Amino acid sequence: MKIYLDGKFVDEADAKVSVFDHGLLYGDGVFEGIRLYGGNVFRLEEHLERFEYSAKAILLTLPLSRAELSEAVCETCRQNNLTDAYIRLVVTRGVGDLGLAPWLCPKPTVFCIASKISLYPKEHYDNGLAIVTVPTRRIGPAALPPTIKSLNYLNNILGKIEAKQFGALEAIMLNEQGYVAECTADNVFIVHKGTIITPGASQGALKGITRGSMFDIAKDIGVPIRESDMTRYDVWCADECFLTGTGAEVIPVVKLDGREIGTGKPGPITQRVLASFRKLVLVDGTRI
Ligand code: PXG
Repeated sequence: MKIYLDGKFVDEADAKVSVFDHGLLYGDGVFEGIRLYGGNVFRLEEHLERFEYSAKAILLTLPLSRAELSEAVCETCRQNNLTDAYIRLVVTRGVGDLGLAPWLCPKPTVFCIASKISLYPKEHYDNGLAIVTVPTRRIGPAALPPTIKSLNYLNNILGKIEAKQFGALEAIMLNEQGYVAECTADNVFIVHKGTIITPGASQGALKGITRGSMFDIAKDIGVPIRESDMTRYDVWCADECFLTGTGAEVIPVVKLDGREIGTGKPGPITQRVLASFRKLVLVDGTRI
């Protein structure tokens, strides 16, 4: 496997960063998870825009232009002869000393990995997931805006560990006020009386690229969609529920906290949205 690392393509074994890199020492950096479908990078421009916004939010000046980032991502796919892949684009503050001071890190580290995708087993797309609400709250915007896709994932990782302790693959995380924010690595949607509803970014949701595509799909198939505050009650009593994310795509949820959602089977709107998403990814992308 060839990895893009600071302007060069290197073998996997040589793709190493320093133990003094602040991405490792402090989680000081931002990243993107992107998918390649049939030779098209899904919504690459949107991913790069979010990457630039995340970098701006942490006052990190990207050493590459939009065009250079785009080329680095596409060339990483080409170098590995991939047509379908999971792409990880990362920028860290770079090498510094053993203090927090980011201004003592002269050069950001940029790398890009394009690798095979590990998906949820197919049965979960057919039958839906049973998930739980975990005790760890999603970090609030006053502490660290959850809209920044930063390398600080401990909050989500604690949520993921708790999900596993409860025997679930994903979990709903509430915000500090107790409203539904998102899952550990996915956005949450419900369907109630024919309308698709999802928490807004102000509730602690990442502005997911897959989430964004749901608004286009809903418009396309003529189903109303809106952002709204949401409690666990709203999910328990929804007709349908599904999650979206670059890794998960669109995955039905049929149970939350032991309460069956709707009929306990993936709902009709969820199935239509999932089918539309699978068509969209084949046409909506940047050709590598
Ligand atoms: N919320 C959080 C906290 C995320 O990390 C999403 C929502 C969904 O956003 P996108 O833009 O992907 O629709 C994410 C994304 C993985 C993996 O390996 C995780 C994500 C993306 C890709 C892979 O578990 N998280």
